[in-house]
Amino acid sequence: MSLKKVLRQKIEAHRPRTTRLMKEFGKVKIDEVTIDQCIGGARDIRALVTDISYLDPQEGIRFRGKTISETFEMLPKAEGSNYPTVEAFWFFLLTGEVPSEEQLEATMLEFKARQHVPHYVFEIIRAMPIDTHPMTMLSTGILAMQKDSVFHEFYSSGQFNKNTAWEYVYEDAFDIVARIPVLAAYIYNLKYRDNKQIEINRKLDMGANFAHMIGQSKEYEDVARMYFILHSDHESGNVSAHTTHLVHSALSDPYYAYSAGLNGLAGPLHGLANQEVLYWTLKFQQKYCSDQEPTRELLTAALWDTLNSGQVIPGYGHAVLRKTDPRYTSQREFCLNTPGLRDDPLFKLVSMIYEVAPGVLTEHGKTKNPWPNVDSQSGVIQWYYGVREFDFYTVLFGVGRALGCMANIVWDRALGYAIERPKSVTTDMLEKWAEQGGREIPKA
Ligand code: CMX
Repeated sequence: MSLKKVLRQKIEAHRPRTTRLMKEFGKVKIDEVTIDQCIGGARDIRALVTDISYLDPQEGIRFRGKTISETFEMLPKAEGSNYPTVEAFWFFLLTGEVPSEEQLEATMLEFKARQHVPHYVFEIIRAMPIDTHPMTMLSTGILAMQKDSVFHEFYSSGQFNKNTAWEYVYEDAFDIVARIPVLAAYIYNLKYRDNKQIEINRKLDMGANFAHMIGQSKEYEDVARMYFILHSDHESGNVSAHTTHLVHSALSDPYYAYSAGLNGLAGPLHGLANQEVLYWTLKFQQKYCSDQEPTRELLTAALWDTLNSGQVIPGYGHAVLRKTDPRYTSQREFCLNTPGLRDDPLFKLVSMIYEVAPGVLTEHGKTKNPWPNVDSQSGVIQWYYGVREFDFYTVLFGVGRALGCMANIVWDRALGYAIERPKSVTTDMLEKWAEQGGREIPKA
């Protein structure tokens, strides 16, 4: 059975659960909101639904109920590799099922059939100043393809139907995940390889083809697969996923939605942190390590300098996690298992930061989570394999994040989630409720 048919079955089986929850249990309370949550970025308020992934503060991410290692373990592997193909993971994210050999083959063929990026998109990107940030180019490239949206066409046709709307989102979503690595490779080659573009190799899976298109070695193929899968999804509340969901909730098509999601990912407190980590680490190396080995004392002093100048330590802390991010651990294991990489000076330095930074941040006393997140390890691997243009790292994040964001909005439409519109209040209101010890909630 094809991916779309499996998905249709899953959606039809799931819909009655959502309908029943709304009809029979719609007024059951699952949370309450305090003033600090209202002012402080809606932290921890349970107000979003997704079954694609769940983030436990202690354990970290589970994709469709599976930990990272379980996910890597159970999915079919790319030829000659210990890592699964991104295509198998896409099938799994959408349906919660491991694809059979036949289903995987069909999904891979579909990826290939959909990966063509129209030429006008490249022309638009080429017209931008060459020093434009690659995230701006990526977001623009996705937005430029909006004219191809079949969801938009369906909505405008006058035949719009809530029951089948997800099928059109699915078509756009699949096109976006198939096209985005090609777009990213184009941007990389344009900006950093004197526009030496490399043709798609149709024999390769998505990760391997990305490695090929940016002129990378065979060893990089697993880096690409691992990187895209690890960065795919982190439940719905993070800025990129939430923005994509929010914009799509207005029935803006997936191109509008994901271009917006990428703009959120480009923020230094979110996806841009991976480039910031490399920048911080290289600056440290340059300043302190030209004629000496890095030491814990030197690192401690540099971390305090950063904090005392009012900046955050990039790659540390998290809005939900309260332990080391398992995506960090997974990449660290990759480094430790890769001869050459495990002895790389930059990897050793990042490992030393891991030994020192949690203590410094704890002493600093502000962050609720002094442990590293995904971004503090990812740049080191890219750097080692020769992808040294670190302003490109968030683009790699964006290629992976497309998988999660697109799977989520397919399901948003399938389950008919409403346009998002939380209620705001004024500061006067908050002060009044603060004095009276809470808002009097009118009875329903
Ligand atoms: N360095 C210094 N201070 C930090 C910090 C860090 N790494 N992490 C949090 N803090 C500070 C916050 O700025 C905040 O200070 P104020 O009270 O002065 O505003 C305080 O600690 C409390 O913050 P928190 O509740 O622990 O964390 P938040 O949920 O507000 O923010 C995050 C989460 C990720 C934005 C924050 O930890 C941070 O800025 N980290 C560094 C940037 C980073 O690595 N971002 C990537 C996250 C993963 C991703 O999305 O890709």
